[in-house]
Amino acid sequence: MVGICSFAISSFAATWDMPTPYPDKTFHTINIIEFANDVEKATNGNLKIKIHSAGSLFKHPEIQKAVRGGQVPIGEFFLSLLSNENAVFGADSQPFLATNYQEADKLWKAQKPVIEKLLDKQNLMPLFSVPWPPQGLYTKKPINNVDDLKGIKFRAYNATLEKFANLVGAAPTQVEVPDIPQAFATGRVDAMITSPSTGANSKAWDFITHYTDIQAWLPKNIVVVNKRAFRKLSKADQTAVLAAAAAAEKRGWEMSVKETAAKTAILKDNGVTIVTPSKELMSGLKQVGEEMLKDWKEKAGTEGNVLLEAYNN
Ligand code: PCA
Repeated sequence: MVGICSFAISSFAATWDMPTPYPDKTFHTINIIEFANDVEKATNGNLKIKIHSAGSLFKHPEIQKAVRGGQVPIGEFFLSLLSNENAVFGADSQPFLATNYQEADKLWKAQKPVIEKLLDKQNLMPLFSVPWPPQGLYTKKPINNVDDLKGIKFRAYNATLEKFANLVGAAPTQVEVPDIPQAFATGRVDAMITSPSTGANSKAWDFITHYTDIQAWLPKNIVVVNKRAFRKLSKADQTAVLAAAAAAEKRGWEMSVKETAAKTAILKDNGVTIVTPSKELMSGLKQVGEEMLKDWKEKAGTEGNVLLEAYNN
C-alpha cells in the first residue's frame, strides 16, 4: 500500500530545479524565492521550485541554453546577455535610452512582444522580468569628464557595457557578480558600472571611493520556462504559475524602486562619496550613448524599429 501511495504522489507532484545567477541576498533572488513559495501554495504542493542561486547549478552564461535544452525547466538570467542572438534583447542596456522606472516600464512593454516571439522559437516562454536600479559609476577617484575614464581597468557584465567602456577609452573585462570583490582585490579591475544594489551587496567601499550617480540604464533579469515542461503541468497549475509570475513581476519592480534609495544610503553610510555627475561628464557619456544607439538600430533591423516606435509613442 505504501508503495502504491508514494507512486501516486510522485506521478502528480513535480520539483523544478531553477538555476539563477545572483547570490541569495540579491533582491531578485529574494523575489524568486517568494515566487517559488507562491507557486507551491497555489498548486497545493503539486509544483515545487528548488532554487540554485549564484550560478551554483549552471554558470550564468549557460542558464538560457540549459532551459532551452530542457536540462532544467526554468531559470533566470540577465536578459541582455542574449543580445548576441538578436540586438532587441539588449534594448534595456542601451546607455541613456531608458533611465528611470517610468521609461523602463515603457521600454519593457515595447520590448516584451518582440522578444516573446523570438523566445517562442527557442521553446521558451517568459514568465516575468524585473529591472535592476539605475546603473551608476564606481571609481577610485572623482570622475569629472569622459577623459578621466581613459585607461581604467573596467568590470563589464555584457557586450553592451564592454563596448561602452571601450568607447570611453577604458579597458573592460567580464566579471560575474559573485566574483566582483575578488576582481577588485587582485587588481583585475579598478572601476565598474552597476546598480547601488550590486555595489552595496559587493561591499564596494572596500575597493572604491566614489559613486557617481549617472543613472545610465535599467537592465533587466528575466525568468523563462521551457514550454514543454510548462505543458506537462495541469491546466490549473499552469494558471497558478502564470498568476504567481504576474505577482512576482509587480513585486519585483516595487522592490527595485525601494532598493535604489536604500542601497545608495548604505554606500554612503559606509563612507563612499556619492557624487552628482557634472554636466561635462553627462554630455560626454550621452554622446557615446547616441553613437551606440545608431549602431544598435542598424543591428536590430525591423524588429528594433518596431520596438523603438512602440517605445517612443
Ligand atoms: N547588477 C548586475 C547586473 C546589473 C546590476 O545592477 C551586475 O552587476 O552584473
